[in-house]
Amino acid sequence: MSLRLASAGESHGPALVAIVSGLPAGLALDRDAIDADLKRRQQGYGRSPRQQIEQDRVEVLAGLRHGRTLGTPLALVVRNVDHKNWTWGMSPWPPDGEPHGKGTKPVTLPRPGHADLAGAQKFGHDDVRNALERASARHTAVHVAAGAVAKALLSAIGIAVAGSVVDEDALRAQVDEARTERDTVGGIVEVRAAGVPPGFGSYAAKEDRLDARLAFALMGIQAVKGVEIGDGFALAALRGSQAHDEIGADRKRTSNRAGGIEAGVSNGEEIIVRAGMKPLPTLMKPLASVDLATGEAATALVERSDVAAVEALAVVAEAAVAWELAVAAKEKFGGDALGDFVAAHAAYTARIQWR
Ligand code: EPS
Repeated sequence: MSLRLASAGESHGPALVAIVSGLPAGLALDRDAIDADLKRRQQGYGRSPRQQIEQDRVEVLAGLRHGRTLGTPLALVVRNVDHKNWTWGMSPWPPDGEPHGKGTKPVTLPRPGHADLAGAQKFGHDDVRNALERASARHTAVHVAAGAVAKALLSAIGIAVAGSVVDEDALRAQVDEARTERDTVGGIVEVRAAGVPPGFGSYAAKEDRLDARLAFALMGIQAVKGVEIGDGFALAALRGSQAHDEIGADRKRTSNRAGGIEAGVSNGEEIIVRAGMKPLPTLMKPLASVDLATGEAATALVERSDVAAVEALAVVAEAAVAWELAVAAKEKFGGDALGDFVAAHAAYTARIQWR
């Protein structure tokens, strides 16, 4: 069974949900560890007042008994506490009574850089809210919960994944400046995975390539506009003799410019990937737009916004990379029971004499 993830949930709807299937039975999950990742995602510098409303915590509705996976689909839920302010506006069913709270008036002023205009056009929505709710990065919360599960699986075979902001001090200074000017900023995050043996992914078909899969996983996160593996774009400026990582007699490398992946296959070095995030598109000093109700020129919707979510992206990207590596690990080692998965990893790493 391959590892699969499906998610659903709107930003101000009742909850975010994820179903993780294909996990081996017998994997111990730690609720505190999952909640700690949810908290890390909420904490970054420059987040909006929304983060004081939310207290993200995981609930498990299925697939777990006494803290261990059953080998059946695992159902994860993260509630939106803010939904209490949107019960009429975001009611899944036709709402009762007079409109009250938030989200009662249609949004008709699309924000450049958000899904608003294309989403309304594509799905035929009159109210842009019907597009922006799912496009919102809010639902990364439940992907972080799924990523924490993936990290638990990976740790059973000695793999650790960690995300961080590239140049955090500079980012914080930029956030302070942008906040004063009522603007937003983006930034770059890096994810490293240690302990990945050679042989995850494959060159056999392009959808099997581990670098392609990690790029997909990162590019699928809201606001990510660029991804690089290892030295990435900088490699394009080098000669071949400078760009590649020489192989020692012990089969290890003396450098890691490839970021742990060659030809779409992990090579046993640390996996290093980076993602570049654009500045958030909800602006207090809005850009030019159109009022979809009147067809007249207008300025975009102004709403509460984060100044930056780059530190959150580091956590979300860590979860996305962990998820993709867990899929690749499960593909390589199989196993309906955790012990089978671990034993297959041990037999393989013994065969290739890795570490
Ligand atoms: C988001 C807009 C903001 C962010 C939100 C993502 O939400 P709101 O419109 O409620 O102020 O805070 O992110 C989160 C709520 C979160 O938990 O990450 C957007 O439009 O993408």
